[in-house]
Amino acid sequence: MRSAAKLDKIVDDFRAGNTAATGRLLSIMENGGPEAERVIEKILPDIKGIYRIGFTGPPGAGKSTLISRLASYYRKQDEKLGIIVVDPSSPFSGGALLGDRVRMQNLSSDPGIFVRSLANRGTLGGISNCTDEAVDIFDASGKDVVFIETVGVGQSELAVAEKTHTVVVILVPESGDGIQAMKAGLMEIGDIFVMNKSDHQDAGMAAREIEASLKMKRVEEGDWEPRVILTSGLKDEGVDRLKESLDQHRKYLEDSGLMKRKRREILYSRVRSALIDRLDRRIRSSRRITELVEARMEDVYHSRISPYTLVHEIDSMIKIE
Ligand SMILES: Nc1nc2c(ncn2[C@@H]2O[C@H](COP(=O)(O)OP(=O)(O)OP(=O)(O)O)[C@@H](O)[C@H]2O)c(=O)[nH]1
Ligand SMILES: [Mg+2]
Repeated sequence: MRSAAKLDKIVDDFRAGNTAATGRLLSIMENGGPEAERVIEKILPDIKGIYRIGFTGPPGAGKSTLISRLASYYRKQDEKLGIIVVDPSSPFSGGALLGDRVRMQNLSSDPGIFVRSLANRGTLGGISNCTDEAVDIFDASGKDVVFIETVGVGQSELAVAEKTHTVVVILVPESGDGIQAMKAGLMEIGDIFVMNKSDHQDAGMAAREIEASLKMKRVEEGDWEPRVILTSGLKDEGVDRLKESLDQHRKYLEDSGLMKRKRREILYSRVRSALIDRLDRRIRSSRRITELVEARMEDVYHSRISPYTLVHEIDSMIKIE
């Protein structure tokens, strides 16, 4: 644990725009605990509610390549970017894989872009459990947009929709992705669908299939209509159209009041999960509860009371209401 003065110094450097300090604060967020909480308290006045875009889709669909391309379109309009890449962590090292960091290296010379990999530490949802905190750091550092690339693993990437304002689902023509996407529920969460690797044959056909399945969904008057865009991250084709659609979605969110509503929802779920974590820790560390459970286990064991009766007894001790 650092001294309070040391932590304050890092925050001051961060406020002065020092990128090394930004990196250190992101590491502090990754480690969590009281230091992370202290940092959030200190930067709170600078947190404005940054616009978040989630990118999800199967492994190898070209998410990182496309994001790197897209980043330059944001920079052309002088928008500053934070990029979070959630890497599946090794169960042995707990560290993030280096692949994405290497792939995005060409971005790191631009001070208007900050790329960070976060290990997902086995949490469900294809998203790291410190994503919100990392977003706060980018927000307070004056970035305009944050991209979040998730781990593409089956159902679990769906959680990205709960953490972002706009979801881009990236698919490729080669592997029956469309059908997989429908099965995994990706069709429900996407605001914009990208058929990437348009340099492959069948891309047009695959895009039309997705379009056809989107048409079957009912869209109310005035609601956003999800669309399909053909891109090649490799050849930088269609990326301009993706940027245009993203701008249109952002405007739609602002005009409809959804931008504010989503921010409220993101914060609400954050408060809830922090509260659940806190209660979980209190329950685990409570001697009274542990003693009571142990004292009553004999009764549970001999079916004199059910596990639920015991939980009711404990629940009444916790006295939240
Ligand atoms: N032909 C073709 N290949 C591409 C395109 N975009 C990316 N690739 C290649 O596809 C591979 C995967 O690209 P990434 O950008 O790492 O894909 P990803 O979805 O981020 O992968 P994970 O993060 O590992 O799930 C790389 O070998 C890329 O060079 C494209 O538009 N066309
Ligand atoms: Mg990637």
